[in-house]
Amino acid sequence: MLEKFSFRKEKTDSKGSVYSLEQIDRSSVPNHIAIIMDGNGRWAKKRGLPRVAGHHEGMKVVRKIVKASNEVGIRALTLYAFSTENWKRPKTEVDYLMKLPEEFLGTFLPELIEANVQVRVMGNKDQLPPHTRNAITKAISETRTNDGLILNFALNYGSRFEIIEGIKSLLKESNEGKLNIEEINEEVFERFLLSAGLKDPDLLIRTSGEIRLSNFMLWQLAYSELWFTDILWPDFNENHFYQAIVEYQRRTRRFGGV
Ligand code: V07
Repeated sequence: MLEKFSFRKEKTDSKGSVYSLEQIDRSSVPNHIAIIMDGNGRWAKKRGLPRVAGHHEGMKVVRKIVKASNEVGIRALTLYAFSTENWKRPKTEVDYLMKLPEEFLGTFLPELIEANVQVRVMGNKDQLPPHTRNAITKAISETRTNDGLILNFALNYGSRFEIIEGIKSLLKESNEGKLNIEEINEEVFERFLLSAGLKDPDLLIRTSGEIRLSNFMLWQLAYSELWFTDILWPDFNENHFYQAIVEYQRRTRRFGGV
């Protein structure tokens, strides 16, 4: 009963375990977390709402998880906002989704700047409507010198496309005599990926019960811990996020290591 009056932000899972910020080992937080924010449409459907209502609710969760990342001391957070496959959705839904970066940044850019967050966008920007492109260009430029959390949105992103484009630019450099084939190794190739300059994610989170990668960061996730939950993205909160981190720390703990 006492719990009812507690102001500590915590959540109990089905086994009665409680996850909160205090449980995180500050000496081994993941450097980079990537998230597939799935289940927005399903969340809306369950409530008899249009799919776009789920997308809008999901946007509020992005803010929550950015704040939580800052509190934990995560260095980079990559969020899968729109895939190259998402263009196949009904035009009204695509049009709505393309307004979300502007709405998000219109509301939260000042607090991102205040929190020293650096905004990045990973994906093919050329295909985005000008209003979307302009909003993200402004946010990228206004946060360029921030050296806190890197908030990296995967927008119009597909991993196979990224790899093919990387190969094309690599071949171009090679044809121009700037790169010898013998020099090519993993470290060199990574410079041609859209995630260049970011360390590989230590942890991937996917919400909504799907247990697959769906063409997301296939190269970069080669050695990452993968954490899946049935929680739909609009229902996801700080405590679920802390749970994922605590479980990551359990998995990667080195007993008696040097
Ligand atoms: C989108 C909200 C989150 C759930 C997943 C689908 C809907 C934030 C952005 C965004 C993107 C770029 C940027 C700033 C914000 C966003 C889309 C969808 C397309 F620079 N949320 N969110 N973009 N959803």
